Amino acid sequence: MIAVLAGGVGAARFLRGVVRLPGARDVTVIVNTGDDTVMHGLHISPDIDTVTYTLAEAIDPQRGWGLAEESWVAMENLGRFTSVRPDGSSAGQTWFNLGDRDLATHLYRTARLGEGATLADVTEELARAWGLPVRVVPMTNDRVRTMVTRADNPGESEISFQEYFVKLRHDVPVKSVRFDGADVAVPLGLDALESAEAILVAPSNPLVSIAPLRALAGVDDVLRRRRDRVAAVSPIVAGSALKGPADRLMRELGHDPSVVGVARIYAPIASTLVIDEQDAALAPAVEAEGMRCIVTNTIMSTPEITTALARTCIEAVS
Ligand code: FO1
Repeated sequence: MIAVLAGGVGAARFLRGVVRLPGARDVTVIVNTGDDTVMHGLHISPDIDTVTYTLAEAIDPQRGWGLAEESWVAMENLGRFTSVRPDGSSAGQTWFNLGDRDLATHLYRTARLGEGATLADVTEELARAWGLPVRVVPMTNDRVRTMVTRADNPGESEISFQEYFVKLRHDVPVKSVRFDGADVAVPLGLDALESAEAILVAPSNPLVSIAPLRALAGVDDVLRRRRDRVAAVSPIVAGSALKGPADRLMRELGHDPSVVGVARIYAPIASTLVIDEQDAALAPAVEAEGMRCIVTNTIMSTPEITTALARTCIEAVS
């Protein structure tokens, strides 16, 4: 069995390569839920949905989130109420875009949670409905929320991850990040981490996508113990994130925004770091951090490259 620690878009694309490998049908994906939010009373799990829609080949390929061939009639109609919304009300927000087709997922998830189902139950049901060939597991059934403190307005309280990422387009300086509730949340998927023949850390943001999983009790302990079986893919290529604010966040939070900075974050829990050919010159510096470094093409621009990347990761630690 292969276990994968996953965030959103980068992880979902990587997982496409993992599931295409012959013999890799037994895959457990443990997904970040720190990005989860409640909008219009609906429970949204963006990273779970991105992984699910991508593996179902239903994702919108341009955006990388939400469903393809989407329409936005509900959101457009919400706009009618903006002018009448009382001060202090959060009703009818339109900055977080929920497509008409996508809404069905959030309606179903919210109704099932309301009936007492766990997030793991609902995630499994959604994966089954989409015919996924993998087990998708939320990192916890408990409420954990990634909270961001801005560096530019210290007087104001912290904001949710989606306010930072979507509303502010991750275009504000960040002073700190914390994972509210992670200290008491019960992790899921520890059994998979204990027994997996290979544990892969997908090319996700190490500070806001993988860090919430690592913040849960016992996760880092298992990874440290099974370090020889853990391979991580750097989401940083030539000093930049392929998507999202990983490079900027690393700089702002005191890390070197390079594969060497990624190696420093993952060295305690992973024996191997897979980096892109563009960073080949930094391989000795990665190894100086105590990790085996594999240099390959990590830009997942074709199915063949993505599958080869997944194979390289698994072979490195199996
Ligand atoms: N990302 C955006 O940039 N803008 C959006 O309006 C947006 C809406 C959205 C709705 C449902 C969903 O599952 C994901 C959505 N995302 C949106 C993506 C998501 O917020 C981020 O990609 C992740 O949280 C970061 O991994």
